[in-house]
Amino acid sequence: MASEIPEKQWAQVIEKTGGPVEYKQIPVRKPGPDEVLVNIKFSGVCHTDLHAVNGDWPLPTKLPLVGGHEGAGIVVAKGDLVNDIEIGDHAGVKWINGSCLGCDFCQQSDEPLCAKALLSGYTVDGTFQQYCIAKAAHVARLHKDIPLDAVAPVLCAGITVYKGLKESGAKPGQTVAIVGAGGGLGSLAQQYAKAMGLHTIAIDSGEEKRKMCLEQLGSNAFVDFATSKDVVKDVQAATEDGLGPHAVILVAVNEKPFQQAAEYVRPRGTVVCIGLPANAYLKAPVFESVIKMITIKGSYVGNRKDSAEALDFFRRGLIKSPFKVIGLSELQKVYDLMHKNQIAGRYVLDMEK
Ligand code: 8ID
Ligand code: ZN
Repeated sequence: MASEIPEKQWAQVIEKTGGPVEYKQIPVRKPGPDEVLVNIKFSGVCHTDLHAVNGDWPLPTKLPLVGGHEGAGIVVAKGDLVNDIEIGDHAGVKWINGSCLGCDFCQQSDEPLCAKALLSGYTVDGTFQQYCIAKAAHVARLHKDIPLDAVAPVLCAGITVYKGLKESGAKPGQTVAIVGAGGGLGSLAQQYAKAMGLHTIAIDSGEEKRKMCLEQLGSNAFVDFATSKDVVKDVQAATEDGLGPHAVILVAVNEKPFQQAAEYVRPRGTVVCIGLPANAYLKAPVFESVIKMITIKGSYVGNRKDSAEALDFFRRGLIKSPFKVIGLSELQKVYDLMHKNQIAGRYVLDMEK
């Protein structure tokens, strides 16, 4: 192992579900035979990290836990079995930290469905530390010309929305509604949709997010769910023929829009559920679902190929999504803003600060 790797490092750790996160020094671990150690330079903060702190989901986290799963950095050590990534290479640590590679799902490149998948910042320690371990097979390969700060949000948010857009079946020229458009996943979803030749209707709330969606991210319309008198009517009216969007990408952290989407999606349209609000249920009117022949489905991150494709869109300069950089030590501030839905775009942590 290279000598410059320190024994201790700064990290944000939660000792018990509910928090708080504690900024402190912890040991740097050594990678196992099939693992790499990545010196994380920047990590995005995803709403999933806040769900993990709060214990929102019916799946327990490890404890104590280092959160984070949008980590971009440099490989500084590797195990003996790793021969296709080198020390000095740039790499991204994603939500899928590892998978068995042998089960029915892994064999079909559905690694997120692997029952033994390791989840960064959830079932294994993640990227809110300066040195993070991941299975070599699963770290994203990053070209050295890719800026490590701007690419961080792509490693979860970008991959996830790119996969969701593919799962929606929407074709170039068609219209997709992005629900939760002002947040991390939503802002990237507009950029990917645009790059894929789709029109977008952004749904979120407030002047800052409206401006960002229409002026920076290229959406054709914005519906403010908090001030609209009839979201269903307004979304349908935002399509040229008034029949509604061909697909809906749900990335809001709120149950209500999951109930609404089936009402405004176009006949034959597809509703893709991605956001994971706590204790939420899907509900759709049977009558309209049947006579409109709609599809409602879930979409969960992406496989290694989806990840490489999403990163290639970014590398080609097609994905420019706003992010703000803040020190690792200030993670709690990001959680406080996120809790109040006051983040337009994404926060990215600088691991040296
Ligand atoms: O693989 C997956 N399925 C996956 C991957 C990554 C993240 C799922 N997620 C989940 C997260 O766990 C979280 O539940 O996607 C959700 C969104 O993550 P995010 O984009 O990181 O969250 P954010 O930045 O806080 O953005 C959420 C946005 O939703 C808006 C908020 O205003 C915010 O901008 N929103 C809410 I809350 N209610 C809304 C509503 N009724 C709404 N937008 C429209 N209509
Ligand atoms: Zn995430």
